[in-house]
Amino acid sequence: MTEFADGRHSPGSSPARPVLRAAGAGVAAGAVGIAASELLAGVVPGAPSLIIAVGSFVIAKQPPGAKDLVATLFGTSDKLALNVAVVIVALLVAAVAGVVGRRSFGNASRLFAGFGLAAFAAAALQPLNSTVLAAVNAALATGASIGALRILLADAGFLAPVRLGRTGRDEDDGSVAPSGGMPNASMPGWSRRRFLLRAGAFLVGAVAAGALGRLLIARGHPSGVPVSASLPAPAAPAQPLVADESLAATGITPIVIPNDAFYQIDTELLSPQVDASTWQLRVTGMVDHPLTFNYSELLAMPLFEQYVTLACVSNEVGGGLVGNTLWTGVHLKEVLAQAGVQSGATQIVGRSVDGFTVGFPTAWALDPSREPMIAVGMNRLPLPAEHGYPARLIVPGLYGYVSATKWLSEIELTTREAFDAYWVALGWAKDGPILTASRIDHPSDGTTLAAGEVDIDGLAWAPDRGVASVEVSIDNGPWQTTMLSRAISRATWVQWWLRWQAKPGQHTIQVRATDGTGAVQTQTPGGPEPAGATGYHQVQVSVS
Ligand SMILES: Nc1nc2c(c(=O)[nH]1)N[C@H]1C(S)=C(S)[C@@H](COP(=O)(O)O)O[C@H]1N2
Ligand SMILES: [Mo]
Repeated sequence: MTEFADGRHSPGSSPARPVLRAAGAGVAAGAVGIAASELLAGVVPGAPSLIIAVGSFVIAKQPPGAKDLVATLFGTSDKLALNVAVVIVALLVAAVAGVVGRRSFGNASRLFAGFGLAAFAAAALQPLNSTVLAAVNAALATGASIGALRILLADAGFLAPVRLGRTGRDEDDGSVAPSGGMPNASMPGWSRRRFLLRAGAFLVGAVAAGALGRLLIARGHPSGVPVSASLPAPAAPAQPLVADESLAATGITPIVIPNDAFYQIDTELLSPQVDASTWQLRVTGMVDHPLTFNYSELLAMPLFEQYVTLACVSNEVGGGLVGNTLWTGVHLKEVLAQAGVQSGATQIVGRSVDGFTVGFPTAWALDPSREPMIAVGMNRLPLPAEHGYPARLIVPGLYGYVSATKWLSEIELTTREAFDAYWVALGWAKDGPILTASRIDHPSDGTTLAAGEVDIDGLAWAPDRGVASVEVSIDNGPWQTTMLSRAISRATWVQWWLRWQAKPGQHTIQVRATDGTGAVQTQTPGGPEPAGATGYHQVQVSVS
């Protein structure tokens, strides 16, 4: 921090109130600019939201030290928080512009223009944004902010009143307070009222216009609904679940998660809305025959269905970033066979329309024990936009960050050494096999229960080694074997269940799973960075 040696807080002036007024004028003016641009983004198809652009830039350019923070930033409510944070920072800059504007309206304008330019750059950097519309929107935001600030600073008595078709001297940098020197610290009451009324009107108008813009932006990015209505019938449908593949105990987490409840993790503040009629999937790199598929060509291939449990590497012990669903898709092996994978192509890279990348070993994909897929459907519906419409990769046994590219646009065959995917370049593990894990869903941590029979249940997963057993220990007592749902496959999670005779007092319940190879999940707490969280999930309950 620099200390100012001059008499900036000279005695005799009481700068606090004028400074507050000027800052308020800046905030109201900034709000007008933000609202104008959000409204434009909502009304004009393809016009990017500058707030979302700046938020996306923050996600993309996160400093390496912040990657833990940002990796956990990808839940839906965290995305809202990031949007709010961007707005707050923008309004703080606007407040500074207001204060600067007391002395030099030109400098205040330059500050707004600089911020507008930065927002434009952030928007233009996003591969899916139109540069022209980004420029138009940034210009609108900047112009609206400067115009609103000019009016408010005049109302507040810092600048000469705004006259249309100005007759006098050119007002730009030279615009100064009417008194010529220090701003008017003692505004007459009528003027203060006019300033407050106008600033309030600008703020209310901005909130209304901004909210409307946001509503329209969200309309353009519907969530939860598939973009196209139906999928062709699969050549190889999944068997219907038999009763014991899904325990029906009350409240137990379902074995198949509905599409709108499936966890969502990605670097996008708004899911890309891909137009399936122009979308293409290319197979490139170390292949004998590079291929291109459009959506109908992909759907015309034999489709198959399988249940696969997908998990996020940043899931904490006991966390919800894991889900199991019925995927419909094309065999990746079949596409690779058509392309002719060259020897030495040790890595498969999945690229998204938005530039996101994954990478996994070719040998993992070609292993006869698993069926990686180019998925087009979830629970027999086309993929919802937020889960990767029109197509994504699903590779049994691997965390999403190394495998599950949404909005897939390219499959490139390369070497392991030649390329590090998005999260690997940020320090996460190059290999991402899903660690064996188990979770207690009931009773939940911190609850109070009545003594007597209590159902303890939850989920356990070890894709794609399968879960062999799940055990529960109460108050560090002996490990008790729980009842398991019959596994749909080794790639899916299982439900587990145990009935407990609860006695009054405080109790700790712990769970652990053993995978299909006989390995017990890691007990030592660790991660999630760089390769996934370890440790036993435990909950504390009091029984009365
Ligand atoms: N294009 C794209 N695909 C992506 C991601 C992303 O950020 N962008 N995130 C990956 C991660 S980290 C996970 S865990 C899964 C989550 O898939 P879901 O949102 O459908 O649950 O998507 C993967 N695919
Ligand atoms: Mo993830």
